[in-house]
Amino acid sequence: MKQILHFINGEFTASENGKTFLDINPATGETIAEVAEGGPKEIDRAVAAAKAALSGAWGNMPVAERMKLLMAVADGVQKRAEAFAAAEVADTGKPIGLARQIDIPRGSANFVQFAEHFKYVATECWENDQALNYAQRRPVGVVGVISPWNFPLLLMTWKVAPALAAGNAVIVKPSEETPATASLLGEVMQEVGIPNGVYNVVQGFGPDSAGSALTEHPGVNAITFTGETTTGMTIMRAAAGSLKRLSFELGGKNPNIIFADCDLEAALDGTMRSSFANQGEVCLAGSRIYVERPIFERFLEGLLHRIRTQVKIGDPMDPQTTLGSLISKGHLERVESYIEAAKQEGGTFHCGGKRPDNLPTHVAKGAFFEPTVITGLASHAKAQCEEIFGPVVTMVPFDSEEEVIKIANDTDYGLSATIWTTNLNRAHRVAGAIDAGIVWVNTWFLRDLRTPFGGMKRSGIGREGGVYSLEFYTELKNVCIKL
Ligand code: NAD
Ligand code: 6OD
Repeated sequence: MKQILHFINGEFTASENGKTFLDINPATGETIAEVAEGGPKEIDRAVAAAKAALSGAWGNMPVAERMKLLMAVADGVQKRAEAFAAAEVADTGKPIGLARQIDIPRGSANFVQFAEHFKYVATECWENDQALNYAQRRPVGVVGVISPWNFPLLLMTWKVAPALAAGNAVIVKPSEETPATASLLGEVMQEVGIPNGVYNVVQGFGPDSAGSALTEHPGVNAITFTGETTTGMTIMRAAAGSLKRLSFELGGKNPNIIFADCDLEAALDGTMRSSFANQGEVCLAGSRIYVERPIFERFLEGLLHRIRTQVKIGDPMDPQTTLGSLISKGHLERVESYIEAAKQEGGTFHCGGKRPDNLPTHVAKGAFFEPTVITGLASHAKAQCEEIFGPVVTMVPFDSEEEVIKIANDTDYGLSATIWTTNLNRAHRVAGAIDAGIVWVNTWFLRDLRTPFGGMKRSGIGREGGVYSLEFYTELKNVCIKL
């Protein structure tokens, strides 16, 4: 059987105690590989390797050379794009078309973006009658990157690329559901000549495994975490013991607000994406849809028509497939528990609400779920206010701008929001009033990697992207010279 090992100090290696777990393809149920499960011993080795790299080849490397290597990593990912895409599809069950268009190109682009951006970065200087003060930027040191399973390479490199561009060394703990592409990236790092110990991967689970060992290790200076809000709370407690710098990108239950004056076709197309892309397993999914009452019925009909005619559920490796498998049987059951709750709480189902029954034989036992639209839920209903992380959206009518701002903000989350309107003044007003780290107007998931990205309330702590990543991945030091 294929083995997925840790990548520590430039070498692929098993766990000292020989512990492993299985990597399962959620669409077919087949075992993809046996994966090494790391713990405190492997994290110890990775921390030692990272520290050696920082005081050796990597720490002493001229900036231009460092950035050249990171551009080579970006190239290396592109050259192996098909292998990365296939590995991502096997681990996640997402459609191959999505992996080819989004996951892998963005995985490569993250390196280009941060290598280019940080290469020429300047620092500030303050001069007065007595002294010249100037700031120096230095890497934070050893950065732990803990990533989720929904966009494994994209979200991991979104942290690894700026951390390395800023001169740090990293220890990645990928999700136990999706170990493959972090390991494949290790091969690219080897090929292009990234020094040993700069990029380390320790595979494993969260609690009592590689994840907790990483967050508790006193030699790790910072943790950048993407995942569930409750996991963030646990990590914060664990990291407090050694006072680590933290960046958290957490869950969302994002409002998608449709005004009657919108371009209806564009709003429907955008809503299809923000509801069902990646099976709805997107932290930025617009899963709470609010539609202004005069167009509520028309919008619902348009959405159902698109679901009937545009969604193709099936084999994730088929380029025609638009909706793949959920990440696991366990997650499928979690999504179904929200469906049961919505039924109990009086929701009306307009489509979906069940597993599909016409799948090709080889994926018939996969973790697939039909796109689902529910109306009639109260604001406190479970499916209306909790993150489902599946292809399930709720729709609620509204009568005024004031009302929709109030209900959109009536949540513990604050990650993103989407507004569809042709009224520019309204767009400004509503965008300003919504509590969210990013508000899209007449678009969704359009990203410029220089902009601040992160969540308000329980959706995160801190911002990454552009100079905000530079802030997180560097220490600022002031030098004061008496004149
Ligand atoms: P998760 O919190 O279950 O796991 C994320 C990672 O944390 C995994 O690698 C896991 O092994 C690790 N982990 C779990 N417990 C840990 C512990 N005690 N110590 C250290 N590490 C631990 O999240 P998930 O199910 O993989 O991902 C889905 C969630 O991620 C959703 O809530 C989604 O909204 C969120 N997410 C947020 C963003 C964002 O940008 N805000 C992006 C993607 C996903
Ligand atoms: O685009 C990004 O940088 C980003 N962090 C996306 C997050 C997607 C969540 O599922």
